[in-house]
Amino acid sequence: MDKGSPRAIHLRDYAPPAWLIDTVDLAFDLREGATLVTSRLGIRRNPARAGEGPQPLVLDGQDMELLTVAVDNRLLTSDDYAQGPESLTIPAPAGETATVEIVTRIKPEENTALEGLYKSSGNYCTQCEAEGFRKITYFQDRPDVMAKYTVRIEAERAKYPVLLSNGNLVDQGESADGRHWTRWDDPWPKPCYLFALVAGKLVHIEDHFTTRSGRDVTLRIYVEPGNEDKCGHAMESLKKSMKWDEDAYGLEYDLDIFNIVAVGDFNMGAMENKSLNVFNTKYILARPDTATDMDFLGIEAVVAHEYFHNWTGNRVTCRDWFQLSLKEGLTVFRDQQFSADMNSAPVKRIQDVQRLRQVQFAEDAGPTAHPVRPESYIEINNFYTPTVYEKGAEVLRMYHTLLGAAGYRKGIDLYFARHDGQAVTTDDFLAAMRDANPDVSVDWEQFRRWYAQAGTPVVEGEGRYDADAKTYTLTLRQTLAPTPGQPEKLPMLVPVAMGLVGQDGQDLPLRLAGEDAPAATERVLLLTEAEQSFTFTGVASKPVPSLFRGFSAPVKLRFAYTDGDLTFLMANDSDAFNRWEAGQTLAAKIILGLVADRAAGRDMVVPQGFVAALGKALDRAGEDTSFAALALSLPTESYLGQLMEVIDVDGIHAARDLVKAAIGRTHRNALLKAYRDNADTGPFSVSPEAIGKRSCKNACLAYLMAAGDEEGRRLCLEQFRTAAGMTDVITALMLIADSDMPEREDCLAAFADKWKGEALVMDKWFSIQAMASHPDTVKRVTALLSHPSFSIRNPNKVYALVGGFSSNPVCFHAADGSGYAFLADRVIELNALNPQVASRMVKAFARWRKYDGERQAAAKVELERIAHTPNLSRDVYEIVARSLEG
Ligand code: B3K
Ligand code: ZN
Repeated sequence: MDKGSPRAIHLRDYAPPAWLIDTVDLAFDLREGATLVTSRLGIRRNPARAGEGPQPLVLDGQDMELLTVAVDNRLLTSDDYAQGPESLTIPAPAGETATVEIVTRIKPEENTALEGLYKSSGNYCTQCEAEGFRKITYFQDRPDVMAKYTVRIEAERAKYPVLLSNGNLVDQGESADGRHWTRWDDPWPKPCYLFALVAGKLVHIEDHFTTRSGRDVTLRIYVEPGNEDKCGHAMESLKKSMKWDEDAYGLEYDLDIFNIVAVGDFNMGAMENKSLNVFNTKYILARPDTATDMDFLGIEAVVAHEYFHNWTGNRVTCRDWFQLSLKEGLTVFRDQQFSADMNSAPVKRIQDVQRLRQVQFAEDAGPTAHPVRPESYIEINNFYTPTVYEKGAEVLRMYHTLLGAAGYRKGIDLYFARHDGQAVTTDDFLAAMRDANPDVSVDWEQFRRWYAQAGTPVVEGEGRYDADAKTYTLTLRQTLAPTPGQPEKLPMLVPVAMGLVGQDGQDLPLRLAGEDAPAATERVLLLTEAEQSFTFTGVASKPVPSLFRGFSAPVKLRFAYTDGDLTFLMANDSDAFNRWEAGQTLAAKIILGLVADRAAGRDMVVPQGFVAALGKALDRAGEDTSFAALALSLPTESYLGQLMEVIDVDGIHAARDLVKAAIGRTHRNALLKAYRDNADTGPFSVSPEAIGKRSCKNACLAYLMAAGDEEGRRLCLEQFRTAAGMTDVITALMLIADSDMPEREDCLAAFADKWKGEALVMDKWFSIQAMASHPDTVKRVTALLSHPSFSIRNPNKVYALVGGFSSNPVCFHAADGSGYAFLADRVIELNALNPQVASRMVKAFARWRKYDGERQAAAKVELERIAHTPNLSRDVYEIVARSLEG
């Protein structure tokens, strides 16, 4: 352990800080080899802890050299204070207020963890969330300490012409020896995790946005020289976000300047530092020839997400890190709403649910399952999870569903009216939602369980039609399996948005027994008991229920549908999400049936009825191409694995491939036609129509390739060689790399040769090879570690190659354990360099118990090897320990 023994922090131990810090005045003297940081803190006794007598000032700090400490201008000697490995304790100052000045020396050049102050491509930048500020200076590094900051940055002008921090630039000047400085003043109190500094040789593009009250905001995006031509989409996305937040939430920007800096070495996507967002280049840089449609959409979403944090996170922040979903769940929900408004809402919803199921459901079903508001952690960086983010966003969506758009907005308005400028909890948020909607009858204590109970509820059900009484009774049962630390669970409050589809395909009026209100055709039932029945009256003929429309709750539905019901819903449900869902449910049923046949030694025969039903989606491709592409796609191997008791890696792969090939063969002509019909998308655009055409065309190409169709192969090669946009080029290359075509190696080599100068494009090249289902993949991935474009120190490269490989369902889980050994070696290597990245990678082992005995044994050996690594970081330790326990 490099940070002392791993001690868990518990929510129940929360206590307000003994001292408040009102002002922070920082001076950075940036120099190669050693940077000096002078911090002057204006502190005040916390009235919330009056009556407890004089309390010492306990500051967090690590990985730095303490030079001097002074209190009220009196220099302390080292006997006056106590320095621990991760803390500095200064005896209680006598007065109610005091000034503390601390000078530390740090070495950003040696910081490979990319947390605190570090260098990326020769430029200085910071990442302070969650606890990086304590690597810059001693401080009460906790989000409920909010202060006003001024910052002076001094550095050599030639190397670091741009010197940025939060807030407004208030002064600048020249110093001796070719050095210069700037001074920044941020008028908004903020927690230290939102502090940022950037110094480097950067260029920028500039634009302006006028807020609805008339404030002119200067918008700048800073990048390394040569990348100016790839910032346009990010800038457009920023302006759209600013406008949308005014229109949808009434929230306006609150400073005259908004800066974004894109850096190549960044542990995650981006960071919402006040007025100085720092981004991973992946979420800023895009040109049609370098970025895919998914990249463009990702940029729009992440730029919006970080911008939206200005209110949900920065103006109102978290009291402690257990409340992380207060800002993250809410902000993800907001960025999902925004992207839905900017693009196709049903497509966006389907993509969000695909992601939720793929990663969050998996997390919730394994040893690292935790509630949206966790109770304890060893390393908080491990809790920036799909549960806190994506399931957290589903909780917000449920408020929206329960309260309606207007009630939800009333709740949000009350939340800001009450808490602007404060550090609060998810309970405070719930209280605002509840208090703003006194007429809504929801048991909010029960609703609170969504924050407290981990695991994905399973809702089972069946329907009974009584032809004589003309009633339809829907019975739903909910269960929630135990998760680590939570053996017993209570029923959840589950909003079930639903309709009943009549035999003519139309939604029927919904009137529950005993109601005389006018009947709607869609409503939200509240499932609050372990088992509940709902009887609808006046139902003329036997309906097919459409449940959880729009995926109204993050649950697993197990309803007694026949194949015929599902085919009917695929064709008739008025809810687009559920039309797609019916197809997925049917596909999963068919593929898992084939997996069972294979396991039992029976031949796998793809049912023609299913192939025909999918063909109908193809017939409708012209109507809504994006939706058609989603309707055509099969559930992923990893999602199918989640549906099995013991994951049959090879069986799933073989069955899914067989189904793909059958579809490709049966619908060859229709696929070729749809491919050609959608080939021309005109001048480049990322409009939903253009994206839809490309995704539909590429879905068709994938089926043709799966069938080994000669014409399909020819079109694929042609697309790879001649397409102008990256979406088409990379899809073709991926299909070729996954095939046994003789051109495979030449195509991969040609791509690398063309794009060797573009780091983000090379990431795609690495991940395509890592994800190919070829027997030689582990060998190839090992060789690629020595490729000149690869660096283990760059998170994007690691995520592409190592992360790509660990998401390769067949090769990572190879029965001989070679994939597991490869990953363990990388985790051990990364542990010493960058614990956050190492910990992200080691999570691929978490569900090892879901595989067969041979694979379990191989995975366990590797997990234990990692566990015995000397100097194991808290980050990796926590995940490995949970995985081995769970
Ligand atoms: N708030 C940051 C994430 C920080 C992660 C720290 N390990 C990005 C975001 O969610 O917007
Ligand atoms: Zn966020």
